[in-house]
Amino acid sequence: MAEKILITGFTPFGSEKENPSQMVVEAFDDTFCGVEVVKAILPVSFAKAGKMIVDLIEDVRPDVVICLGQAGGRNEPSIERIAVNLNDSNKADNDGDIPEERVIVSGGASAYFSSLPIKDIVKNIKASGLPATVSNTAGLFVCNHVFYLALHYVSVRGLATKVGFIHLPYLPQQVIDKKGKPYMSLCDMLTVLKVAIGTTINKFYKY
Ligand code: PCA
Repeated sequence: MAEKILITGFTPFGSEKENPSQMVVEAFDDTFCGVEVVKAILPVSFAKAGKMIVDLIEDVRPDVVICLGQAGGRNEPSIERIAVNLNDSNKADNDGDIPEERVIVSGGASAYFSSLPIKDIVKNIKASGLPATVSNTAGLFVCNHVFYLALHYVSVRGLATKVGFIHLPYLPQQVIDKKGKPYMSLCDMLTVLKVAIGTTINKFYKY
């Protein structure tokens, strides 16, 4: 039986005043299906966020880790399939860092796959009446960085922890001045996360 789930979001970055991932994590219940939910908000910082996610997994010892981030402009929640061992960006993180083809872990695997049941999650989100898709790239910015380091930590320690990443579209209030950009309500995003967690614990931790 699963005992603890770690969910993380990010602070706002770029010109945004909110980050849907932070809002979802903060609005989520502290227990879900009898499982304790530990929440953390990560800074949009290559230097700090990676260390934070590793420290959190080490301290909390969660059965499941689901990290969330904003992918403004995407049509629907994206259940990420893969984290790659590279930081590369043409925009700065919140510390002003703009990495150019920087390997995350020297000698580490080129990539790791999500250990969540990503296809089942998408199927179940759609069955709940909401859109979702599997995504084959989490980008090369701070989200991919955190996703890679979480999977790398679990892999090298040989932990059974299931790790995944979900990118979220903008919230309605973020697109008021962005004509035509897709968005999703906070309430629907909370359902997406509930389905993702429920699908994962049903698959790996049957009661
Ligand atoms: N999205 C960014 C970093 C933080 C966030 O919410 C990304 O996709 O990398």
